[in-house]
Amino acid sequence: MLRKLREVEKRLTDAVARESEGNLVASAGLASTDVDGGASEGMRSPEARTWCYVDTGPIVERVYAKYAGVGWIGKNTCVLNQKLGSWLFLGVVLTSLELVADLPAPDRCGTCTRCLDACPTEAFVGPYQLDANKCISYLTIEKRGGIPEEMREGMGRQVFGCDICQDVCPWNRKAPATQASEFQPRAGLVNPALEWLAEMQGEEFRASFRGSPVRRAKLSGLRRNAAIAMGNSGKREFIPTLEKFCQDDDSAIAESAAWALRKLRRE
Ligand code: B12
Ligand code: SF4
Ligand code: SF4
Repeated sequence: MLRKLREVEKRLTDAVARESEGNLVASAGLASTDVDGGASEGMRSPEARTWCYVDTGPIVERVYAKYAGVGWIGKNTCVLNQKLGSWLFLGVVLTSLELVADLPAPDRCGTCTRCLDACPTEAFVGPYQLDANKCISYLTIEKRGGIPEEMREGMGRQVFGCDICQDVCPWNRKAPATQASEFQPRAGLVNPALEWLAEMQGEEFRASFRGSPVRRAKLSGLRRNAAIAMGNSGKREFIPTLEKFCQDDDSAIAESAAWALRKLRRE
């Protein structure tokens, strides 16, 4: 079992190394818990077939987390734990073992609608229902090419992902923050200058975001997002930079810069 889990951990480490550092740490944590820590006697069974990962597999993790008793699915569609709030990674251990399920946690959203009201792109179709096409997280990280014009203003100055519907959640107010070094913000990457992001070229992008989930947005996506954020900043000092980007070889960047320029000139 131990050897098997080490093999699993090695495969998993290779796989998630391409993803984010945070997921990697969480995945490694899962694999080692299996081996050394909280695994029950049953989990140590020699016949057990086990596979673990974080955020890289094809099942909807929050559904299983709900039925495993980790927490409830909030109106913002994230899993919330009464003590930890929603600032957590969901990890998956798939196993051939028969396990006794915990009871699902009760829904503690009550009458609160803070997340629904705070979403700047109105991505919630209703409570517990998200239109991913409107979510800034999707637009800034996953969407390739141009971003639909009607979504751009709502993106504000977000250049990678969005946590607004979690920031406003009362269950996150007292949630403990991890001290693990792997999860601390990297120096120089907290509120980075928009010009720096927009001017960035291949080698600098790779060096600055080595092992970071930002790589998923790709250089083109990050520069496009920075151009849109400049347009939403209200800062006319970005006009010369945007004029230059209007000539960019990447049509999504050039078109986003032209949009941003029009917006700044109007304001
Ligand atoms: C695709 C995806 C996204 C998409 C869509 C998000 C969404 N809410 O669905 C986008 C890019 C928008 C996104 C954004 C974010 N994401 Co995301 N995302 C995922 C991912 C990879 C898959 C989720 C998915 O497939 N959704 C699409 C469909 C299937 O969802 P659905 O239609 O609502 O599904 C319902 C039904 O199909 C049915 N169902 C499906 N399967 C089953 C099975 C059974 C047995 C039953 C009964 C029902 C059932 O119930 C579902 C829930 O209602 C998961 C990881 C994973 N593999 O689960 C992370 C995950 C949900 N994301 C996560 C995070 C952190 C984020 C962001 C905060 C990132 C950021 N900072 O920008 C934002 C938050 C946005 C938000 N409010 O949800 C975390 C959430 C942690 C938590 N506490 O819940 C996850 C779990 C990753 C992880 N392992 O940590 N994400
Ligand atoms: S992550 Fe941002 S854009 Fe997406 S649903 Fe939450 S508040 Fe809206
Ligand atoms: S903000 Fe309110 S409604 Fe939204 S998930 Fe948190 S408790 Fe639930």
